[in-house]
Amino acid sequence: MVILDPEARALFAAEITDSLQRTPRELPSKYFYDPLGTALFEAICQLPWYRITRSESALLARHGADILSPYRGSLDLAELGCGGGSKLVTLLEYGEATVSRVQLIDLSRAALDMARALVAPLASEVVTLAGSYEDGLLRVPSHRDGRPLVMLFLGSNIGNFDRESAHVLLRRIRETLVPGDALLLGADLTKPTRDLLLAYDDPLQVTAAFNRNILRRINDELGGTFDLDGFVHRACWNARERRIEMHLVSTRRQVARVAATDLEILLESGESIWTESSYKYEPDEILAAGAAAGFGRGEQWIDEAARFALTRFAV
Ligand code: AVI
Repeated sequence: MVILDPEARALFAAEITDSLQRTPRELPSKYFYDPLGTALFEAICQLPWYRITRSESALLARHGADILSPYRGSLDLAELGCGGGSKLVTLLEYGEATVSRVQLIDLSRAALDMARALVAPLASEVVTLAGSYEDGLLRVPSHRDGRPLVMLFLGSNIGNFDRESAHVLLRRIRETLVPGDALLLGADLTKPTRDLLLAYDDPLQVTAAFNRNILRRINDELGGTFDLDGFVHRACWNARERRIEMHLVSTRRQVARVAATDLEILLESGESIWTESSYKYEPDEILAAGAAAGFGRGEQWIDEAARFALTRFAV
């Protein structure tokens, strides 16, 4: 169980209460990542059917030197949503660059501690910023000393934003950077529906556990009464929006309460709570999204087999 500070707990309670009362009902996917959710996500990354993490790490290892080649002297790196820091370490190991300061941004303090320990031997200085992407973007400029900065936004985290919100976030990243900097963006690409469904509804049911864990978290932290056996995991491909949607579908007519906000909801049999969207991109669309957000030229490294792209945007 995580002990959230009172402000974070109040926000968690307010956001889930608001989203559970929408039509259709929703839960924000950012709340998947308590310690158990983070461990389940790490297990997902090991699944043979979920290729994003392995594909991205392989691209970083194979092309790291190329990716950082414009930065001959020393540079700084910052990673939004660094998690345990393993991808950053791959880039540091293969990047053939002198990295001075690394700024690590993540909601989870446990993840930041892990990332700091991994990155510290490979950089002169490590700064950790615990908070949302927006908190991190506000604080990054005050930790700069005039060296070029490459900002990393990896793991297809961009895919968990709808296309309009992704545009707003890319713009915010662009506003934080200055000429001579760059953004390295990792984004998952469209691929056969069968492969997508296996990635988000795996035969070992790890993704199902990851999805249902959000209800367990609400029960433990906010006094929820969700019956975990009363919901099944469903992943579907929304071809029009080009996104995988994850849902928790109620298997019967049932009432759930959340004590923290005195919420009571009645779920019909078959009614779903939409918990996550993972938008998939075409390579050209990523280049266009960068240009629309005000970035300069984009260069791409693509794993055609796994259908995953790394794109470096110049500022
Ligand atoms: C973190 N994020 C990019 C993952 C994704 O692929 O959307 C989260 C995830 N959801 C289910 N499996 C993995």
